[in-house]
Amino acid sequence: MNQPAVVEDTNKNAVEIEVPAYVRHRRLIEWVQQVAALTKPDRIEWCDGSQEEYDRLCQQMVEAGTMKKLNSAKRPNSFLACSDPSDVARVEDRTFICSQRREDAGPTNNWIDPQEMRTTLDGLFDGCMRGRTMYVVPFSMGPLGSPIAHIGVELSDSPYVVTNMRIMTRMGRAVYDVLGADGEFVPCVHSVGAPLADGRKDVPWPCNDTKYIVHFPEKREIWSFGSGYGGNALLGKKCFALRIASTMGRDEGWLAEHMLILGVTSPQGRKYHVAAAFPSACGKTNFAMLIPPSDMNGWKVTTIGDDIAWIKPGRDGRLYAINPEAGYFGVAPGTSEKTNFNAMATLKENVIFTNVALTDDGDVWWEGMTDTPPAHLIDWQGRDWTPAIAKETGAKAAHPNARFTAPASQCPSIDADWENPAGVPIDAFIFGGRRSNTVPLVTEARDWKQGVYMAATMGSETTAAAAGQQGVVRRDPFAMLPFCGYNMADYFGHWLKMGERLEATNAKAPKFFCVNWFRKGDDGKFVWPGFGENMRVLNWMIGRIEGTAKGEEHAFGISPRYEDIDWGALGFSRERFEQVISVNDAAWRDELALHDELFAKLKHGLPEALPEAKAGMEKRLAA
Ligand code: TSX
Ligand code: MN
Repeated sequence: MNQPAVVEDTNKNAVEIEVPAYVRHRRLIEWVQQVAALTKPDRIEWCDGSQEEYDRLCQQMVEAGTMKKLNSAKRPNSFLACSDPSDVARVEDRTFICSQRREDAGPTNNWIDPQEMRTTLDGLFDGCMRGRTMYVVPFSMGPLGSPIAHIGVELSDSPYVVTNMRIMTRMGRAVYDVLGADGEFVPCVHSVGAPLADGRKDVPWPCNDTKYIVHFPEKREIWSFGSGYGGNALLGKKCFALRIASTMGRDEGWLAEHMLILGVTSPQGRKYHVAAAFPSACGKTNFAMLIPPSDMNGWKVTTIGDDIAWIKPGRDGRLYAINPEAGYFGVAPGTSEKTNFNAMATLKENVIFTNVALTDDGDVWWEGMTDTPPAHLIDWQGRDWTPAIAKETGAKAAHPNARFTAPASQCPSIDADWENPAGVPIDAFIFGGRRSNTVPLVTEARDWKQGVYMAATMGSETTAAAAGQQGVVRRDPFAMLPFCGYNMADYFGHWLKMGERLEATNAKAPKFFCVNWFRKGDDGKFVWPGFGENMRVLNWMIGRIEGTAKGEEHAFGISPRYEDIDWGALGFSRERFEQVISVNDAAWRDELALHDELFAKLKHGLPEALPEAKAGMEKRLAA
């Protein structure tokens, strides 16, 4: 620490900070000084990403009561953090896209004039880190130095954020080598918004009832205030890798998507890559880590990413994808050895759990982890929990949005190319939602435009976990509704343009498929077994890509007939298959009419190709 630098704070007092010699980026140093002058932390700590630093911060959080260390024999090097009950999820109504023009944020985002927002933020952040340490967290989204990767620096007063960022991103000193003296980075400022008055004791999970998650897309800047949880605070993830990056992608000709990436290798050894978008509560992480059923053990599924894909055209014109993240921040409840064996194996050690329950022997538990719950637990709010109490009060041991933060490298199905800086070539896009009727198990789009239509009109039925009514179809275009950093209508246009570019360069374009694992029978039960059996659907898709599998045309696209699927040992009857694949023309007429609501909302700038695609389907339905 040998580079003292001086800056004036808002009261014209000189503030001196020490900068490590390995940080040579003047603009970065000046920005750190300016934010320090505004937020007035007691200390600044430049994080190097080392194991020692991680261990020290965890130890410090254990002493502060933020975390508990789990039983080292059961869950080595792992911790449980429990948040304030008011700070348990992303806050979409407090998330803002502050573009110069309101139209650029579009009707699906909250917009506030950037000038006005700057004034608000200046007030909120003034002195907000008093009594705390401001951590400087350099990180790369994507493999260090990859041409698809981008760098960010998060300033945060939360050690919980630092330790999670170390798992979720490539964080630490090596980032400064890539950044050099004048490289580009996205500045991210985060505060829990809870300054400590002189000598006052801290609480285990500081936060503020006032929350702001703010993006300045033109300036590529992120400011987050008041929350320490997940996507509100780990700014590399939803804020940078989706909202800011989608804007960068629009300007620079690439895609930042809410997609998992997986590899599929056929028994003949041919490898394909698919990227898939699903709204929340559809089992994205489970699909990314799928294990083929035993009669298909010649097939191999490998995991490249479970949440976000950055996709850029390569030199050959094809689309190449990287996972910009280095870890999984997954929903714990519902995860078990039955639903996701690979995830459970990933969680064996080096994990930060948030808002799950603590067992009497110092391990973790959550609803759905085992068929029989333990006889006694400490729930996520620190209260005694027993199956009897749960039965009586309905109290959950783990919060429904409880999470694990785990290194991707620990996943048994991790793909050999998951850190390939060039990315992996994408052969197919998959879009899916939770629909109890109407939408078939799998449908191939006739072409890119029809595929964009499918993705744009994608909907999912609300589950009990989500607020509001149950079983109502919510449109979630490309699963990007909360994550698109600009006007959704322009985003559709950008996807169409990417398709035109592929066509112009004669590059092999990915196929588009729409899937639905969630059709229900008259008995109200799921008809399709899902999970590993979804491999049979992937098999058909690869047959379509190779040109060997047949299908049948209908109004919406092309779906397999019973004989087009390899049923192996499953024993799935024609009758049941009919229940998951059938296309009811009347139901589809109603469905298409519902799409008009979305198009009406997005009418400004909506590309003509979408109503055209719809007219084509209506014509086929009328025929
Ligand atoms: O993740 C899911 N997938 C994808 C897996 C690769 N889930 C869980 C969704 C909540 C996060 C599914 N749930 C899937 C699915 O394919 N399908 C279903 C519906 C379903 C649930 C249970 C059973 C069958 C289907 N069967 C039994 O419980 C025995
Ligand atoms: Mn997600």
